[in-house]
Amino acid sequence: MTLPGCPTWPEEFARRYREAGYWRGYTFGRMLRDRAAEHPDRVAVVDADRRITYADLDARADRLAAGLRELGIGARDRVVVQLPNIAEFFEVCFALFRLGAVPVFALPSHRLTEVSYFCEFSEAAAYITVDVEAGFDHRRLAAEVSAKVPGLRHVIIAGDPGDSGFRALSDVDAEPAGDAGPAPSDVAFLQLSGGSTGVPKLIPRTHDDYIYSFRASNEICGVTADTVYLAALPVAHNFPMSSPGTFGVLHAGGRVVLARRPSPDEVFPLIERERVTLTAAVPPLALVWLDAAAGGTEHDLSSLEVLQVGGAKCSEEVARRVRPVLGATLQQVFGMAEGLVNYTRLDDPEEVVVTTQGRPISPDDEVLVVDDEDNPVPVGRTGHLLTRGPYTIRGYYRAEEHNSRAFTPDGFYRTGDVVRLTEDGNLVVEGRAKDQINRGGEKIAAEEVENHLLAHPAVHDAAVVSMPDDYLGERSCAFVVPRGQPPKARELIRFVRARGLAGYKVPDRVEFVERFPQTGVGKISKRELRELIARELVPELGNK
Ligand code: OOB
Repeated sequence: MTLPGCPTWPEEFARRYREAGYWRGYTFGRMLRDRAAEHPDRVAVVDADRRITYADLDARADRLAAGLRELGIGARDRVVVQLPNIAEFFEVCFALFRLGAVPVFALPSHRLTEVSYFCEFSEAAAYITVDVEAGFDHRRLAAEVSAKVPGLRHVIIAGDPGDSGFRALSDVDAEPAGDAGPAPSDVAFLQLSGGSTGVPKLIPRTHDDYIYSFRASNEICGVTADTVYLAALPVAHNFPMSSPGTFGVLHAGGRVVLARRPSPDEVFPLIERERVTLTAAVPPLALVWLDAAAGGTEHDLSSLEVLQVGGAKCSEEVARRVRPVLGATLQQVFGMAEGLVNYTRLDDPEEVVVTTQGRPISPDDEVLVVDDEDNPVPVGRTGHLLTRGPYTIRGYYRAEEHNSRAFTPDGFYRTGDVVRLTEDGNLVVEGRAKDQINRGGEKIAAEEVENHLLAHPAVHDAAVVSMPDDYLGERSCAFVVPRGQPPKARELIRFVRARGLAGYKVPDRVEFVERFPQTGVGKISKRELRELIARELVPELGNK
């Protein structure tokens, strides 16, 4: 029995995807077991402190699963997992996968508002987090979360629980009992959506569909047991997790190297020491690496064969610098946690690699480019991207009403991306119709931030829009209609931050206006607000 509240594929599609050999009835638990049997002594995961072999990871996942079972955590129980790039992330994931418990992946930058929402909404049995990350004490956050969410039965800390009173992850340990484990068609975890609504949506991914997506990605990206993959982006994000990411590399029996911070002074020595062959970056990070490498580095980066760039549009200028500066092949990746992932292929001509965002993984990824009335537009014309396929969800977790808008009646996901198809079948991302800001790959749902601004007594109305930024691509600007005397921009920014929101969602800039420009039907014209900020305000300094 799968998790209630998770829409699934109609039987005729499920049958087709099985018959085509995409869904092979495999689970994460078996995947690790098989790799550990094939090459127990190969190193699976390297982090700052440890080198863990496949056999070690397999054994630890079993013992941790048994320890969690003793705490009363079992099949279909949701567990919010907020871990940085440390080896424990994989121990926890595989332990939960083996139990059939369902991780809900939070990012390390999430704070009280997001984490308590994930716990409450998913009715989580447990919250697993870290002691301290990037100078932030997650044990204090955990105390606030557990006070706010009475239903949360366990809080478990990777590292040192200090005097928090919470359990240490290392103490969760018991003799394995040989669990039956989940079915391949079961939901393996809930991934986070970038979102465009007031609260983030959760994305149910099954063992069958997710394993297919990274197994097929491995083929496209040339991943084998010899691959050494560096995870510099947060491991819980879909891109470094499955495109082909850490899970793809573990599926192939390769090695995953974890960088705790993505800066060149941490990443370059790791590339040299571990002979990293593949890594992934969002465009601003790729730019930082390129600048650092172009300025001359003492580190030998020659092992790097492929640099993947995705999560936000990579400018042609950045794309063209990858080979000359790093000596690596660029691969553009245009994907989404809901499913569909597009890659430029490693043997594509340079022009395709630098000017397009590639094409889908699967022959059964159905991609439609449509106008505002859902009618297909001719090849080469810009339109809305709709998609359906063997690893694209049919609906969000517990979101029936939203699902009726986010999916067409015949099951296509409305990506909210505005794209065009080239003659040779590649996609070019031209823009976005969804009400979201893509801040260097980090997605901000405008409505979510607007709701926080509206909670301030001096805010009458708020509209959050993107503003162009040379480095991040976009930053966020909050336009505010004040109620009476406008507060200081700084005071509003502090107010939003104090509500316990991830830092990247806090507006980069606040502008006060008397009223909002309106569209013909009386809605706020965000297009005009974006034009206003691009025209008049960007050259000035931000006020964050
Ligand atoms: C990845 O996943 P999400 O769920 O954080 O964000 C998805 C959205 C897309 O709908 C699109 O708006 C944007 O991020 N996006 C890109 C892009 N890659 C993602 N926009 C332009 N160019 C690109 N290359 O971001 C994600 C998931 C798996 C693999 C790669 C990225």
